[in-house]
Amino acid sequence: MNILVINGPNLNMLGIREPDLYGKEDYAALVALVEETCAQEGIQVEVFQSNHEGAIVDKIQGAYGKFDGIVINPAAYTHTSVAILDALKAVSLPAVEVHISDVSQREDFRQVSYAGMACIKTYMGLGLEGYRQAILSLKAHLQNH
Ligand code: CA2
Repeated sequence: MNILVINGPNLNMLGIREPDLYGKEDYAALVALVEETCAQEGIQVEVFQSNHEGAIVDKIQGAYGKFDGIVINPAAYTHTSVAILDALKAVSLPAVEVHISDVSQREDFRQVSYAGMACIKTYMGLGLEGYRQAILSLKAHLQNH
């Protein structure tokens, strides 16, 4: 099993500001958690971060035929990007959405998730633990389908 974990804009700044929303751990800790979880579960993983919408679209397109599934936190593009939604639909790989914060309790403009419309499940408000849950859930889905 081979999965792709995608993180959107500004997530590389984790741990630098807004610890109340996003926690104290930095982006390297997020990558370590994902890599450790996947190693424990016998999953191969690539972790990708970009601040650019088109680069994320390119990465999703490139996942076709290469990865079995995707875990994605599109960050701010969650709430704006039909292009990321369309790319997820185009490759038709099982995808799980993660948000570190509980977006359901935040501003009105965060209440829509375009990417989420192409995802089998969403985890939010669990901090970095949400990535672990998303990986486990994606693994279970891939084993059952
Ligand atoms: O809760 C999440 O994971 C979000 O995807 C994070 C995005 C936000 O736009 C989404 O609504 C919810 C923002 C990521 C920005 O990360 C920062 C890290 C450090 C300092 C400031 C922002």
